[in-house]
Amino acid sequence: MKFKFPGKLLLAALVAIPLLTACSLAKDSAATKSPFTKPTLVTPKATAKTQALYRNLAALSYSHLLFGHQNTTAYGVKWIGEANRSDVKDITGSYPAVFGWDIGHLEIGDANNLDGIRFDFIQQEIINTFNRGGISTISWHMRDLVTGGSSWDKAPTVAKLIPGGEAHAKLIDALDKFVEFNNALKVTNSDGSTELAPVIFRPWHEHNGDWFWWGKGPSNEADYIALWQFTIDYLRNEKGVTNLIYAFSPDRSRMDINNPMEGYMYGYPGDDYVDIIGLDNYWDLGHPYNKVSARESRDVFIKSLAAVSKIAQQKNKVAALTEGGQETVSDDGFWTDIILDAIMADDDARRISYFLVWRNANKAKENIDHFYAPYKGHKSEANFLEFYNNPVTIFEDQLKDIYR
Ligand code: BMA
Repeated sequence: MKFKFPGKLLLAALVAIPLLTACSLAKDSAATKSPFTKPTLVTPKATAKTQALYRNLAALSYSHLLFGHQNTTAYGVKWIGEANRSDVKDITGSYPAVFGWDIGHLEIGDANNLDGIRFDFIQQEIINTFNRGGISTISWHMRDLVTGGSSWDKAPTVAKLIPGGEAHAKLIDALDKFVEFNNALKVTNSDGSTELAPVIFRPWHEHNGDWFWWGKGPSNEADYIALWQFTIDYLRNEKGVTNLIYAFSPDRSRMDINNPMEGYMYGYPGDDYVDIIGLDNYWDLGHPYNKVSARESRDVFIKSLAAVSKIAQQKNKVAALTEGGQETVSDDGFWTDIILDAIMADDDARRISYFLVWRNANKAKENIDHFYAPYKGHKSEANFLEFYNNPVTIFEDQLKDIYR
């Protein structure tokens, strides 16, 4: 049997450091254990704080796992629109270390995103998060820029949007709207100067699946790569954007786990276009369509993390579980026995820097059981608290100097 993650007390005794110094321990151990030789961003002119965030994610990754949650302060399962509230914070007292937001519908000029969250709220939250020392990441469920359909449209639109395509101007227009959104993420330094808060930008996600118009099927691989490369070239070279860390995130369900390297590289735009080697994985965490046993899922989950981490190490980049979780968290012990267990079961898997779980849909508004973090009163509350208290995990209250 593989190494089983020890209980909180045993591990605390082994590590023998107070939680508050977790980050300095991480950096110390990273000095000897990290495979990274000063990982650098694909944006050479990235701001010092953006570079520091990336270096610190790399340094922390061996010894720690940062926890993230989508839309965490916008609403929870049983509340909506209450300032400074989060289902994660209700249980742990801390915000997650990573805040995820989605900017779908920015491209059509709406004031709200596709889930009804105001864009100016998201902007303010990114600024507030930075000011508290937390991290933000953005995904983009963009509507089909040609048909006007949703992200889940199946039209062959990518070919029309890339350079030379008849609707290329529409892509530029959408990216310009993003640049405008990004330019409002202004934070003020202690000397009064201003700069943009660093953000992990994760466009065109899960492209190896066939459910989005930029995915496999509606788009072909070459056009997808052209779409990705243009996006980064335009932002970085044409618009001079210097606060973004670019995350690439295929979906695990469409990767052959026995050949994960090859599966992962579908649509990979090249080492000069990607900072974070990400993975979206719901499949191995109890997805209802995945019929393999829990035991097999565990092994395959570890394998998927190790594979992504190995690719990242080969490329001297940071690995992350950019999206995932178990809808309604029905497994007792999900947080410690499945997530932490997998992270600590393998020397490569543990180099995953952060894990972001998806949103907690508000039950009254949406009338669905669609949540990935527990809420106060949920049956995995105690286990989540154990996860939070484990020295390996980092929530916002334990992040120190991530931008230095
Ligand atoms: C999906 C679901 C949708 C949502 C979208 C963007 O995975 O949660 O309900 O609209 O993400 O947040």
